[in-house]
Amino acid sequence: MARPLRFALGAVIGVFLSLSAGAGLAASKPEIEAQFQSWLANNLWPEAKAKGVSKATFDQAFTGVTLNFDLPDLVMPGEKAQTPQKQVQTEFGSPGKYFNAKTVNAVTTGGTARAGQYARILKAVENKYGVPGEIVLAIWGRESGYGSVKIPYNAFTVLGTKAFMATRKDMFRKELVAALEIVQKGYIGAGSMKSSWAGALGQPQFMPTSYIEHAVDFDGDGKRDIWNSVPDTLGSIAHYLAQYGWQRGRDWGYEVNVPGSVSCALEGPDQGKPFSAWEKLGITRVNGKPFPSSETKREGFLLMPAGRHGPAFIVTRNFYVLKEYNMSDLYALFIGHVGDRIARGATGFSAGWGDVGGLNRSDIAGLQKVLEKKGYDAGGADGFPGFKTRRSIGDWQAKQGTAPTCFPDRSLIKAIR
Ligand SMILES: [Ca+2]
Repeated sequence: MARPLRFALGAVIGVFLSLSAGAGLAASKPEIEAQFQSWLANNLWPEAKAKGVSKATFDQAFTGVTLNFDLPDLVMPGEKAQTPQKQVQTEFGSPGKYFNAKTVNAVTTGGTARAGQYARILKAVENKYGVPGEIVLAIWGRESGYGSVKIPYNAFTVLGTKAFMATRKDMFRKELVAALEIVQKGYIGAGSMKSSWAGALGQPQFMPTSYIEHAVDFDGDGKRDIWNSVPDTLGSIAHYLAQYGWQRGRDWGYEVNVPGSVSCALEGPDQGKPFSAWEKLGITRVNGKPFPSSETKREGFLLMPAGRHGPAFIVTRNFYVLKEYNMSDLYALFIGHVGDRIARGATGFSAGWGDVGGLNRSDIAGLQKVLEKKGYDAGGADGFPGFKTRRSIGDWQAKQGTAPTCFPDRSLIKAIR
């Protein structure tokens, strides 16, 4: 993982419920609690102190904080971490489900209303950071329902619990120390620092290290308040994207028709071509318009999140900047697409999503292992069919003399073993 992930609240609640049950306890809870309090004082405090956190700040943050045994992905002291098996057994939904009408419409409608309400702030944000208002709105809506989703946890409870006893506890420890630094710098009071169950902060759902780097005080009151201030929330999201290289004046991408003569295996951020070269291959926009002339010589990238079973796109670098917010093609596409709907009243994709999916993540992880054994790059066996997996499937299919679909299905899993 290149950097801490932010988590869309709505999307993960089901995972939370399914994973939080059933871990047996080796030590009693009071014993573990006592170990935690001792760990805070003897293990965490020296590191925090070395980072410039005062005793007063440390005490303020942890007064009354106890472990939350209901959080997901915990590993009790003395117990072995469960293999990722449990996660892998969860179903990988079809890409089309990600774009269910209810979610798309909710974020679009909320964004359209706020585009008017916050027009002046959004204009100022775009002038400063170059990121269009509709993109900022779509992220805000996706992450926290425009601030309507409750973010109820004390960040120090969540991060403290996870840094003490969770899978990936080193990552959470870094985030916990960053959270202390946030309070130390006076950006927000310890008691006001609310997070999701995964430790993501405020309306943009920044992990603490991201907050330190990217959150801004856009309303000028001296606080970077991404919990309560709409201008700070909007400015911080745009600043985040700008710092990851959002290019002013460019769209994220365009839905296209890809003729059968062009392989879906040409997908990916490392196989860019000038837009003019894609046009020469016969790729056209679904709305019949030409690509903007400003893009002709610039690099575009083929994106086919469901392989041949769904819509296709030529995307710009800005698409990959959206992925810096959440490392998922579907997430980035959701943001770009909803942005188009908010700004231009765009309707659904021209091509439908095929009825693919319904496989378990363990099936896909197995397929990825087989591909890698055969010398293809599947991007690791994580159980998600990302672009490396998709195009390796396409290359393998072409080698068998079949038309590439670039997406896993049951018959493929049988055939490739
Ligand atoms: Ca502020």
